[in-house]
Amino acid sequence: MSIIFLIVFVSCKDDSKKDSEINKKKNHPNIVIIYADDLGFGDVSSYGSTELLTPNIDRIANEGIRFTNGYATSPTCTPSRYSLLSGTYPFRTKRAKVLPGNAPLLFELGKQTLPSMLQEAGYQTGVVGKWHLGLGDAKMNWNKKVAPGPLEIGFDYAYIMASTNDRVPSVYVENHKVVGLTDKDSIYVSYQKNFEGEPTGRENPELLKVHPSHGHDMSIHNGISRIGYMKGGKSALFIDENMGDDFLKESIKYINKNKDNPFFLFYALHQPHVPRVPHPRFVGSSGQGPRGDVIVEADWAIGQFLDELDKLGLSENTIVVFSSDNGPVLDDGYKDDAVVKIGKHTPRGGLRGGKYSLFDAGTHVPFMVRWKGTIKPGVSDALVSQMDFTASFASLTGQTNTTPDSENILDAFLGKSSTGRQGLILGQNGITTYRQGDWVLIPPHKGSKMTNKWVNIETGRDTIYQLYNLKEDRAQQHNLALSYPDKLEALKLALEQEKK
Ligand code: NG6
Ligand code: CA
Repeated sequence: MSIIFLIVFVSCKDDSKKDSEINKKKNHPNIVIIYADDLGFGDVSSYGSTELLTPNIDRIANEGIRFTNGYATSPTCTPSRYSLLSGTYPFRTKRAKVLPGNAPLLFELGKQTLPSMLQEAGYQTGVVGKWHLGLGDAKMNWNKKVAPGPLEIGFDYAYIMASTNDRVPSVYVENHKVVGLTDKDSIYVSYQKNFEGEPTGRENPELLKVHPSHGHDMSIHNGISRIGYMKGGKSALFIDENMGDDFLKESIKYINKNKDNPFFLFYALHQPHVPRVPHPRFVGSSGQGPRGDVIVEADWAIGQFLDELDKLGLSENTIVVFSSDNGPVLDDGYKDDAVVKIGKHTPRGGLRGGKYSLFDAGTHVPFMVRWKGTIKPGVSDALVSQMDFTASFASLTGQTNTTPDSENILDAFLGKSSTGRQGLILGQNGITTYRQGDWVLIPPHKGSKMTNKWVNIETGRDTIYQLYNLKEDRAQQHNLALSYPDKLEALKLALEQEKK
């Protein structure tokens, strides 16, 4: 009798242990955010691109929810990344705009971030890829401890490009150290003046394999001149052609190492940001020159990454998000044939503007969330922002969101609700627009209506109020500010209230 009782007791205990394990997995799935750099709404075949195919990104869309109204918070990189990680609108932080490669860390230490919130929830947290959020302090010495950085804002592991691929220093940083740097060859960085005797793109074009169209004419490395000056550190300099493979390898290493814990990985691709330098095996793969080729390369890497999740048996226990930090641009500073080889491809996918623009294509980006076995595949029109990951994943993992602007729209992310945010401010310091429902308000902003002639994108700036209904007019051709005065006033008010 007592033996039977013992057997029943042990098996109940076992079941409840199993149940709690299952619950823990359900509430603590791994989370991976794959984040492209300058990829447009129309650059992905699941968003309608027919000239450029992205079968692996489409895998995420087809096996998850594809959002038709998904937004980065800003039409440039630093502010978008900042709000994704901090749950804070970029306009609240003066420095949240495109940063030079030697800028100090942008985040205020001690405040909750997406990775620190997940750390509290018991996750291992990692970032691999483009950073562009500043590192160290004003007196940073790249040859010593590189801090504060990702490890000080909630990441347990970091393997990052120090800034951008077009800004010096052209190195990776692993945790607190520049990768591959030796005592014998220190690295020096300046954004003021060149180091004596060092060649530049301006003075030595004969040394270049990729030529600048505008800017990008300072220090040369790997036959490409960049923004900013650097000297030394030869053993540490990255090779552009290998960057995609380098980040893929580190991401795969990271998920293998952490496969038994809940993990969070921010996998920040560098493609298709300039300089666009695909690995030789992708040269010519798109028929659209380097811009198309690096998108094909990025798509391939995403496929490899998804295959690895399958191989490790993690796909059903991992949320995979894919999005981009801002809209598309063709000539962003190098003569890489992006304009002449574009053919019929339309990176902005019928939206107006592009990178840098207040018009919709600046921030309206591909946005998809997959959780195999839990999310029912589909398409959602809910208004969703990358800034909302912190509050939403806090809700999923039983944490409290303390960031100022992130909203809990978990049900929209999981496809359980067709409602996301009510309103969303887009832009950065002093240059903001407001989306509410199908409407977009662009307040008057001083400045030119066009970017420079190379970039050649409408900035969206005007001296008058602009009001568009994106449902009726996704290309923003009809300014309704005069015909809908009540709507205009309502959005003006809502924008001011959201700013508080
Ligand atoms: C611009 C650069 C551009 C790109 C951008 C930031 C010039 C002429 N243009 O100033 O090439 O680096 O900054 O892009 O220097 S982002 O995607 O990182 O925001
Ligand atoms: Ca970008």
